[in-house]
Amino acid sequence: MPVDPARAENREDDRRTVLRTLLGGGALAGLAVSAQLGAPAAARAQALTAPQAPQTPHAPHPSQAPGAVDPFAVEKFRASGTVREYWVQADSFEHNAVPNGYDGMTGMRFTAAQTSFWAIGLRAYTPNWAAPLDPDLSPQGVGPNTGIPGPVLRAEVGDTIRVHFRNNDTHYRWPHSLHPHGVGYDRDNDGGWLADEPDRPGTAVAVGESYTYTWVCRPSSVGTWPYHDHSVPQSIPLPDGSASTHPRPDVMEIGAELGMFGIIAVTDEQTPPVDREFVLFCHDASPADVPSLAQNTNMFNGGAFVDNTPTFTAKAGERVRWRIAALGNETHVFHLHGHRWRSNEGFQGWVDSQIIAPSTTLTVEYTEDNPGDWIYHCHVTHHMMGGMVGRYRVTS
Ligand SMILES: [Cu+2]
Repeated sequence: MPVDPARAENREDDRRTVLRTLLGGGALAGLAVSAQLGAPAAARAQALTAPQAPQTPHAPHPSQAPGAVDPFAVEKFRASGTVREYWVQADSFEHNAVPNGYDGMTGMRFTAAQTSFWAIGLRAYTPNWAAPLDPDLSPQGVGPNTGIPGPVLRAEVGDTIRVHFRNNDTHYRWPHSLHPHGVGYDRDNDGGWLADEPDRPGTAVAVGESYTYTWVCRPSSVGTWPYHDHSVPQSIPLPDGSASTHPRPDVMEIGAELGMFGIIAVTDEQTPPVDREFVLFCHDASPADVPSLAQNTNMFNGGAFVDNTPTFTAKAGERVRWRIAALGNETHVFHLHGHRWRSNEGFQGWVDSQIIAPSTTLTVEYTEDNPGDWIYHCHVTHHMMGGMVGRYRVTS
C-alpha cells in the first residue's frame, strides 16, 4: 500500500502533541488518579506520586486520557497567507576550518594546508541573487550568512517557505539540491536524488541553473530542523588526480559534508520569545572523502577549535535559545559548561549534556544566570580533539 506522506507526518505531529501534553506536568496523571480513587485518596496519591507523575502505572494509554489528542487524527495545513521567500545560492570557495592554526584546548598547531578544503556553502541573497544579505545574528535573523551554515530559514505555522535556489558551484561543477526536514512538501519539493529516477524535478540542479522549492509549515513543523544538499553522490579526486579505487568511490551527501546545510526554525504562538538565539551546526569531514584534510575534522559552523568555532555571547538575565543540528557520520554529545537546562526530549529532566545524531536537532532554552567565560563542546573525546570546542562568553 502506498504511504501517504501527509498522513505519516500527521502521526508524528500527534505523537509530539501527546508528549507535550504529558510533559505539561502532572495534570494528566492527576486526572487519571482522581477518576479511579475519588478526591481525598487522589489528593494523597498525587502528593505521594507527584515527582513521578508521568510514570503513574495505572494511567490510561495517552490516546484515551482526557484532553489527549488522537494519534490517528489527520492534521490540516491552514495557510496563514504569508509566504517567506528566500533567495539561496550554493557558492564554492576555499575554506580553512582552523584559520588561527591552533587547538587552544590541547595546544597542538596546524598548518593551513592541513585544515583547508574547497567548501560549498549556502548564502541568502536579495531577490534574483543580486547581492548577499548582510549578517543578522538577532533571534529573527538569517545568521552570519558566511555560507557554513546556510541561512536560517524562519517561518510561523501556517506560512509557506519558498526557496529560490541557484547552483553556483563553479569549483566542483556538481549538481546540487536542497532537501528539508520537518516541513510539508510533495515529491517535486523533496530534493532527494535517486539513481532510480534521476530526472525528478529539483533533485539535481545543474551548475548555473535554479529551482524553486515550496514547503509548508504545519503545526507539526514547530521546532528546529536541518535542510541540506541531497543530490547525486560524487567523489573528490585524490591529490595525484586519480580517482579512488574503492569499489564505491562516490559519497552520498558530499555537498552537505562540504558545507551545504542550514537550519529551519518554525515557531507558533506558544514559542517563547528570547533575547539571544544561537545557531550551531555539528558536522564532520574526513580525509577519506576530502583528501586535502590531514585528519578527521569535527566542526561547529565550519570551524574547528576555540576561536575558529563561533564565540557566542549573552548577558545575565537574558533568555537564551540554542538551535542545534547535526549531519555527517558521527553522533555527538552537546555539553555546555556552567549551565543546565530542561530536556524536552528523551530523558525528561535537567541535563547539561545531550545526545545529537545526524539529522536530529536540539532546542536548548534557559535564562542566563552564570557570568563567565565558558566552553561548549562535543563530549566524545575524539570529536573534541577533531575540533568540536567553542567559547561562550557571559557578561553580568
Ligand atoms: Cu561529537
